[in-house]
Amino acid sequence: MTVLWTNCNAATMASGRYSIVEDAALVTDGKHIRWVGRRAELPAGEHAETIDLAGAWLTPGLIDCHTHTVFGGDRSGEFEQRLEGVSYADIAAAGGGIASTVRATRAASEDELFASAKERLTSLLRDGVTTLESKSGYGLDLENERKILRVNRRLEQELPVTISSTCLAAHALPPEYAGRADDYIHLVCSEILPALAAEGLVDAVDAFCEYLAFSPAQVEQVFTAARQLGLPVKLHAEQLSSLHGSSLAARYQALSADHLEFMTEDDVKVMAVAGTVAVLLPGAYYFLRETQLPPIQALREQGVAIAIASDLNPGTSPALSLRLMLNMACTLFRMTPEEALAGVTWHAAKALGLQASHGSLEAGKVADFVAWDITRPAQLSYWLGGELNKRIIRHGQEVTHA
Ligand code: DI6
Ligand code: FE
Repeated sequence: MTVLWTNCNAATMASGRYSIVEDAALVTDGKHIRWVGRRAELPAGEHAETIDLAGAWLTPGLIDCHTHTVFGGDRSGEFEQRLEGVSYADIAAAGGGIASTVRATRAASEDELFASAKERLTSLLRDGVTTLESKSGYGLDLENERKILRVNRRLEQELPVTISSTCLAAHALPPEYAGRADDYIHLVCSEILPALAAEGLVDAVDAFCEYLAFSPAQVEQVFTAARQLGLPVKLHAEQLSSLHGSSLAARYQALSADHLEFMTEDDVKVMAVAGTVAVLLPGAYYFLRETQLPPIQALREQGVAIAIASDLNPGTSPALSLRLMLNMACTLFRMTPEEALAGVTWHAAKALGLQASHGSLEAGKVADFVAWDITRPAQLSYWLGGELNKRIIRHGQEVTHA
């Protein structure tokens, strides 16, 4: 049962470039792309249905490769405190920050977490996202990390989205382990990760490598445990200071190292050799009013793949639009609109280990795409959020979001 989508232009994003096909057509076969190219070169054949896209621009469905979508509570009060001059680190030291979200997340039922995450996720999906990564990390014990990861699986079942579920149990020290970080890391490695992996709830393992979180030596233990379980790793690194977590991640063949404002040129080289994706999070940079820029030019020169993500989380990036992140990547990081779009398609797929099936419009990949009512692809980065007129197709089927 093939469907012909025609009268459109396509930024296929193959190889991480626009790779534009003007006057294009695309053939889907069930949930996959069977053919894409110039309409004039369409192979002869019958199709069950022909859909006229009225000159729209096709891109791959957007991929948000770094989110903390599932959490309880509200941190807008901390936002107000920060506006009065209190720092993120000070708030964390006083028991706020991640710890306050942990309290609220532990107190919430699975159904409550599902309901609030569904609402946030729906915002992202309405913006053209068809795949995303969602981390735990606000439970910080077996039962509550499990609760979050189960919500990830449920969200994927109930919404038209592919979700990569990441265990970030090593996000922060839970209060009951105050002063005993090594003991908590032991718990993560010997109990939490093995149990949740055995339950099939974990696609990848992440940690927060930072002076106010976990040391490189502790992260290394988490990575070793992940490796024993056959799970890929990724890392929050170099967000607030330089501990060379990005190099550590690369040495463990991490899918990605994320944030990276404080990474060094040497870290960039190590990541380039390993093929680890640099995930930049302009929403967190903006919201924390960070001034240290990630080393974009060095990443470019060394050929490191650069992905862009929302980092949707209650403390440092309450971002409900991935397209707004495209604009921020261009405005704040001086990326080009083409680089930014590649960062939420081709390179984001690689950051999730999904590059064989996602991230570009090419024959054989999943038929996840968006038909945008725009006249140039740069318009996707140009508008500051808002809802562009579009049709979203996932697994070959048009979806509508409530
Ligand atoms: N880095 C971040 O920006 C978020 N987590 C992390 O490791 C912050 C999470 C929060 O403040 O709740
Ligand atoms: Fe994050």
